[in-house]
Amino acid sequence: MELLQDLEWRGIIYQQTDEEGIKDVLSKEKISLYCGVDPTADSMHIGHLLPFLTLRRFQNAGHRPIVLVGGATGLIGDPSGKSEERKLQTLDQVQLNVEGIKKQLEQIFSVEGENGAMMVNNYDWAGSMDIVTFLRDFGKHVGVNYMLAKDTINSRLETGISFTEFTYTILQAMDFYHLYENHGCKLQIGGSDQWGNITTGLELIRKMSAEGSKAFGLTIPLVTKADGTKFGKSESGAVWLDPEKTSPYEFYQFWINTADADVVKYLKFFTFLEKEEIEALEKAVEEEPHLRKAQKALAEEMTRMIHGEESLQQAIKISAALFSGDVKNLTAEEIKQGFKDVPSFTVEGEEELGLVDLLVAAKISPSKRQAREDVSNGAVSLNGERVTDAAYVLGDADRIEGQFTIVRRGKKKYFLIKY
Ligand code: 383
Repeated sequence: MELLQDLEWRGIIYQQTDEEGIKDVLSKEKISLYCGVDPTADSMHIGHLLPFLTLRRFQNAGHRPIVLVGGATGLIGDPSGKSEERKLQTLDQVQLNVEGIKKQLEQIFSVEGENGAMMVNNYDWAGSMDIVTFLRDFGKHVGVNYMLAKDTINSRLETGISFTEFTYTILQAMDFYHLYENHGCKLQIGGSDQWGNITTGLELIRKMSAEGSKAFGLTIPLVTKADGTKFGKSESGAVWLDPEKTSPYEFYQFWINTADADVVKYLKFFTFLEKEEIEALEKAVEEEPHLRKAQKALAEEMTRMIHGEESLQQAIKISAALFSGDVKNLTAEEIKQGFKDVPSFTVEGEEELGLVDLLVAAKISPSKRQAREDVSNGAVSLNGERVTDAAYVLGDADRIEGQFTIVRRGKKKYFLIKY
């Protein structure tokens, strides 16, 4: 399918500055286009994915992506969508964050070939610009009334906005102008919150570049959930791309838990599966929702894309073990991922532990009497094997890789004993 048609079908286009113009230029030439991210943390989260995956779709269609990390803008803070002034980050922190985010982006884009991705950092041109140049060459072209009319600034006038954040949109506009002039970048894409910043850039290009210059903006919708709650949050907070912050298992679980009402939309937004495949999955949601085929496909595509095949297989293995209760073949590493959120108890010292004492000490059973009863009733299992002997003493064989014992009480309540 043609790129624009495909984006349309996926529901990825929210606003365009010049629909006819964009259609025209894309039908005639391979363009350079960009999308930016500010290094507000050392990792991106899934809220960042859609615009960058969209950029990747342009690359797959032969266009050249420019990926911008905002080493300069990250020092200022974009007021877009924020109801309060941001806290300034230190230069050191921002530089660390740039490195982390750059690595993640390099994995999403192909850098090979004629339309290999170009990675840029706006600190390289904005970081050392002196204030007189800024005010004379750029500030002079952006009217204050024009800026005040922007949603992202206008909405902050009551609560307050510093001159620093007020100026942000000009910095992003300078980037677009810089990339337009130096790299022939004709299009900027971003989330719908970036409309104001993208159009300031077009204003600058219109005023500063040679007559007949033409650039475009395209925004992507905010990802929403059918139940009205915010997209991209799990029980433990944001879903990060960094496996140290959100393990591949948790990442996989996030997508697996997508509601039927959202899953087809997410397949269109986030995966590179073709129309036919997605339509078949849509049918599966309608006809056999209990099989959760679409959720499985989504979770597999996304986990493979971000963490690779091996981590995906591990996430599937952990999920299956937790579902069936057959946990004895998990490795310590897999246990760490799968049991991150279950209550845990650390055993100090080396002495042998009676099961009943352990259940009480770890607050798995409320009293010794109850603990004995739980064990005799067959409600307690260690590493997936039921233990019914109330006099049982735990030994080395109960410690997975010497580090963990998984205790289950009842059908689903898991606890982790650490040594
Ligand atoms: C900075 C300089 C540029 C172009 C863009 C920027 C960053 C931009 C911004 N973007 C968001 C961010 O960094 O703040 N001013 O967190 C998010 N983006 C993308 C997308 C999104 C936006 O990185 O809507 C979600 O991910 O545009 O909120 O020259």
